[in-house]
Amino acid sequence: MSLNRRQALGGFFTAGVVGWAGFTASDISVALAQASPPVERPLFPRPVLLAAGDELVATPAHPAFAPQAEAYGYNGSTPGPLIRIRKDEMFRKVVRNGLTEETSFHWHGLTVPTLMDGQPQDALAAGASTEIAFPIIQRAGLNWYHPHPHGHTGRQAWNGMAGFFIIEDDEENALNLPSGEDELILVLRDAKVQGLTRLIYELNPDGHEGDFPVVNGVAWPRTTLNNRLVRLRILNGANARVFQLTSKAPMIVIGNDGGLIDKPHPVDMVEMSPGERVDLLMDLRRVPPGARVGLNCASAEWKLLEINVVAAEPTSWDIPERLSEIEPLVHGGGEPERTFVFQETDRINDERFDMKTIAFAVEQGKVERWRFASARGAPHPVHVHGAHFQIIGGQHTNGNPRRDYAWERGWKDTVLVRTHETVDVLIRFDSYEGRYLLHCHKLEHEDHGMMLNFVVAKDTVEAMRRAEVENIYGPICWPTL
Ligand SMILES: [Cu+2]
Repeated sequence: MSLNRRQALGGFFTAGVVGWAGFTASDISVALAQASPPVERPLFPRPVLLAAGDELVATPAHPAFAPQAEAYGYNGSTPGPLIRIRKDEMFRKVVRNGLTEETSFHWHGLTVPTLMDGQPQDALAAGASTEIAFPIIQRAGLNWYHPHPHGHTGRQAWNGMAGFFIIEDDEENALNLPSGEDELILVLRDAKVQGLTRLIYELNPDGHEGDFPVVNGVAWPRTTLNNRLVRLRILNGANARVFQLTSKAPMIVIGNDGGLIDKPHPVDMVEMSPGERVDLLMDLRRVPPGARVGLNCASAEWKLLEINVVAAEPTSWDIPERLSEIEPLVHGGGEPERTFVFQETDRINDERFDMKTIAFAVEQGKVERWRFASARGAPHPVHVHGAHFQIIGGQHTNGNPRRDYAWERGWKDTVLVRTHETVDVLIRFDSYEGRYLLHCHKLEHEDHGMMLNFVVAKDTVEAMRRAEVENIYGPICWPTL
């Protein structure tokens, strides 16, 4: 069964609001899509929570910057509604594909069983639905959901499919980090349009980039913030663009993909590749009310977001000296167990993605040392499903050690591998046995085959034997599983 557009959107639009179920009516603005910002930027919308009883539905949607375009989203909005949940709770949600093509629901950054992971093998047909259920077994952090059907992820994401998935826990709550009006949750993208009627997605194996910035679905937005310490939780949801975030206001990194890092680190710039998240404090306490501060992208020379600073009652809250205790993974050293060379636009270690092939098996619970390297086509944002990793170093091809970046401390699920560098990580899969993915998160690289399957298992020899049998005969219900 497939839904037509009216059916798919039914029930998601509130009266009087055209096209923006996810945002409050007062925030609705349409920015004319253009390569330079409008004189008066449109207000920045804040995402709205997905109600506990509501399904999550992939639907058509209309971007604010091109309202006549037939694009995609969730529950009628792009980006989709925000999911918030606490550690140790069960996430249960009926997800439905209200599009006229196959899609999948991948929970990026979440450690979940294979069949809940939204992998290409488990895409949902048009009109189909399924129930997702998994326990939240990881610490607080900003994660997100997006499609992962093989060969079409880039186009679907470009069309607007992404949403936030926030986990909270007691450790983070105890810090009393800025919240409510002092907290922004941002997804950064870029876009390219033909007038107000069409998003332009060209098949570019090197990675598709747009010519103007989009924050939470709005081109060139502005927002208002108090002259306090504020928290900016940022996701790079672009297909291929690497953002270099700068601001005249002081920025302090407090977290990333896997939640809080050990202690705050002031930074002048944060480089974010597609899929990565960063948690920043921005210090607006000494910015005079009435002033405008930018969140900028240095490489694109864009002011991504204009922040109008207003006077507010000061608070006594200050930046904590310590944020979290990170358990360092320990490894015997020596050469890496596995080296992955990301080649050109479509291969890892000379292989293009094949859905049925399992490249290797990892022993559950064992710390492994992996090396990511580039052979042309970089930058490659390398993403692993099924576990988080810790970055322990790497090398520039000139022999120098890779730089230590403050925003890469703690736990990561995506890391930017630049031209001429290797990145070494320690990783331990201690949660689930099953099949997971390693891939480039430049979505056009991913779609063209820069991805592989591996399995996590207690018995890696047996797991590979089963994988070879399944490669020939298809999925088998093994008696011991
Ligand atoms: Cu790549």
